Amino acid sequence: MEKNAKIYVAGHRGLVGSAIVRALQAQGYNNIITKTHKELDLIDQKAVAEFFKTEKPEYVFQAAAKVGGILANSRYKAEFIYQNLQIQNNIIHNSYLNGVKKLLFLGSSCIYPKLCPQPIKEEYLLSGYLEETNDAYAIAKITGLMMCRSYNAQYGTNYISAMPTNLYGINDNFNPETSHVLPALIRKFHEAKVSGAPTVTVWGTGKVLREFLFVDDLADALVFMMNNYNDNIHANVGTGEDISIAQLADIVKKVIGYEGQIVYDSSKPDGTPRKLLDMSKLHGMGWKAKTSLEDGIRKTYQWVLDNKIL
Ligand code: GFB
Repeated sequence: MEKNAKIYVAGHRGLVGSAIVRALQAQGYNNIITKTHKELDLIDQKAVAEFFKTEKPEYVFQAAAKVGGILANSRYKAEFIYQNLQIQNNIIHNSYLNGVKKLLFLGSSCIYPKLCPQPIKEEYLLSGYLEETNDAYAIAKITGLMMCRSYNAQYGTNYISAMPTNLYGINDNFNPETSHVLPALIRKFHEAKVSGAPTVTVWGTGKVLREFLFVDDLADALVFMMNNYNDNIHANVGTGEDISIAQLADIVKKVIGYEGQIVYDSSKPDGTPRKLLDMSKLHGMGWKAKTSLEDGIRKTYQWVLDNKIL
């Protein structure tokens, strides 16, 4: 991408989109287009068609999506599948109609089978059943990456896909019902510290394993991929290391400085037992995540305090 290339970042107010904009600006890209939800409803086929016709972006980062944690994914399956399919269909197809040079589609590590061999290689896609708590979302994301591959095959486009592991960082969703585990724990430990509550409740058994990537590291990978990655097959983006939810709770507790007890609520779902990504592909190209989990949590918590998010 040339520094003055016209780049559209869809979903620029979200966790991922806002990090992409920060990374692009830091690297001197000076022609970034963004639209708020109010200005452009990405579910509206006509409005998206009009936007692409008028703006003619050269590069597209498709970071707009309906996302949420384990409970939101299992409660609102219809919204997750409908909204994600609509948004990605509109963006991918209109990118094709308007000659976008390169598009980067964002998926998620939940596209892989529930009981996948670990670490998960890109080629394990569609080799087994999906995890039930997020199958609707996963099917939408699998459809998106297949659309990219199909357009490349039939129309000769250059649409690439990145599959990030569990993300966290600045501009995350801290709503206790709909968030992912990391922002939820930041909120729970912070509120318990402030109120002097004797215990904090963590959902599930605490035994399942997850890999966490700081969103600014993801954004760095995505700009790297836009400039260097041209494979038809998607690429995993993670750290290559995972920890249990119980270990994560201990780190968040330490960073926040909470001194009470942790209790586990096993009536809440655990989700998939493990989803550690195999990072051979991007590591082999020279890209690696830089931020340690503890540093990333510290940075996120500092941002929460500075911006009075909680
Ligand atoms: O982050 P999370 O919601 O999503 O939950 P998934 C990860 C693990 O943390 C689960 C536990 O075992 C949860 O039970 N957990 C403990 C909590 N306490 C909490 C809490 O207070 N809130 C939440 N949310 N979890 C999502 C998928 O799965 O991962 C999406 O549903 C997406 O599709 C995303 O792929 C990356 O890792 O289980």
